Amino acid sequence: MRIVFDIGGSVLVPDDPDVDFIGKVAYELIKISEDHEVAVVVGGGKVARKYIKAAKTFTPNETFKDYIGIHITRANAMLLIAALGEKAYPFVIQDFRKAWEVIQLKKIPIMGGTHPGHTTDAVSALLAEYLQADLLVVVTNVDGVYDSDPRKNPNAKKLDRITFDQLVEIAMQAESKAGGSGVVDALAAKFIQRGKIKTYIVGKKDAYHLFEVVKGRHNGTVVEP
Ligand code: U5P
Repeated sequence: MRIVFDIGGSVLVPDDPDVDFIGKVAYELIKISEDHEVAVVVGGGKVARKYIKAAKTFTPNETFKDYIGIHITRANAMLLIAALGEKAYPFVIQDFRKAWEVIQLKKIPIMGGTHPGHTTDAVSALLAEYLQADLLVVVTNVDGVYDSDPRKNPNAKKLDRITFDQLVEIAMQAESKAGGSGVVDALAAKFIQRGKIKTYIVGKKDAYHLFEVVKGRHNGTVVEP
């Protein structure tokens, strides 16, 4: 299979870099890459938000702040590259076609952000579409997709299986309420729907066992037709 991983910045770097987790993810990715083609997109998470908030003091320019966010995603990506050692291409990839080229070299391409105006969720969905990936695995800080925000509603139910259309619907609802319910952002959901990309949305606990996750053994949400 060809598999794209979307690893949230707050999962990799909650406050400080979670070096144990980064090491474990690298170990699992190397194991997976023995049987599959692998590409990874890393997010900026909480650290990016802190920088963007600080920059607000000086500029109202949203695009400028997105560029700051992109830099943070790339710093996080460099940490994963360091952990992957020889198996990773040593530069953060900025173009989907280059990611394809790196896969042909039997290395793992690691991307962060690309352009202002969206998040790394959207980047990973587009990368999966471009690479015609068999599977997109989204690792986020909620352990799947819920019918409402589990941080606010104790009765929120996790959904084991949803369709592409349901994902879009839930992502749009979550976005309009701000805060989210553990889903990818609405633009990414649209790309997943458009590309008909089979997607697993899993939490950090499952991400310690990515080798099992790609076999479908996880407690997250499966998104399929
Ligand atoms: N960002 C972009 N373009 C990208 C990826 C990220 O502008 O392709 C910026 C956004 O401001 C985003 C922030 O909120 O970096 C951190 O990325 P993420 O953790 O939200 O994916």
